[in-house]
Amino acid sequence: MSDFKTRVVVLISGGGTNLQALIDAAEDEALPIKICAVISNRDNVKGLERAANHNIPAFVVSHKSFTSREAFDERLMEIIDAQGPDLVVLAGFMRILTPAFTEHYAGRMLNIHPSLLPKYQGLNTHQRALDAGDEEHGVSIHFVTAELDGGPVALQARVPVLADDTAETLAARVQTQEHILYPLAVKWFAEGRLQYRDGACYFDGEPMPAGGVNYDASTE
Ligand code: NHR
Ligand code: GAR
Repeated sequence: MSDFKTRVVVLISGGGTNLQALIDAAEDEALPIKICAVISNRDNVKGLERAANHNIPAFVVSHKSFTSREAFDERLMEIIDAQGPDLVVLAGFMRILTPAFTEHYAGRMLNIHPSLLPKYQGLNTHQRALDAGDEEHGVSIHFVTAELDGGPVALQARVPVLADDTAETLAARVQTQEHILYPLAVKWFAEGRLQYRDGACYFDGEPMPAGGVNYDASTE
């Protein structure tokens, strides 16, 4: 392996457990990345503490201080681009991004979404899976495009829905998978194995199937 590390900026809005999974994997050197900065659109969230605990520069850009989504996104882009990142990672980031923003980072921005896309784009995915009586639910990692939760999917993991699940218990089961899946997806990107071209995902140079790789942690 070379010493070159993929430079990553992580965008958060809250607890930052996915951020923590990436920090831990990077510190283990399982992941050849440098997390250059963390940006949150909310002040006083746990994810900012996690960054501080690991000496990662952290920025708060409150969407409430801007009169338009465009102006908010422009400020985000300034801070991100000052880091010279190779990859932008949305990890529980809760603001819809403008097409100018998604275009600027096309092919180098990932999101983790708590559903088996294309099911349940948008919010409240766990409750929606319960309300629909689904027997399985899960998580998807996709490249971010202008279409909300509509970019090509690189990886998915499935979990069962149990009879006595609440949105909280189901979310916790999904999150366990998230913390395995996101470091893996970022590793593949950092190694150049996962790529985005012309609106599709490629793995080792081959187009990926729709839905991406179906990752089954239980077979490890
Ligand atoms: N932006 C674009 N253009 N495309 C995507 O795929 C995006 C994106 C921004 C965020 C994450 C996404 C998710 O995984 C994401 C993907 C926020 C909302 C939302 O409705 C929806 C989806 C996602 C994130 N946000 C409200 C808004 O008005 C605010 C909600 C709140 O603050 O709680 O921006 O689910
Ligand atoms: C994660 O479960 C992620 O899938 C979800 O929010 C949680 C963030 O947790 N993302 C979205 O709902 C995006 N709209 P974390 O802050 O502890 O990583």
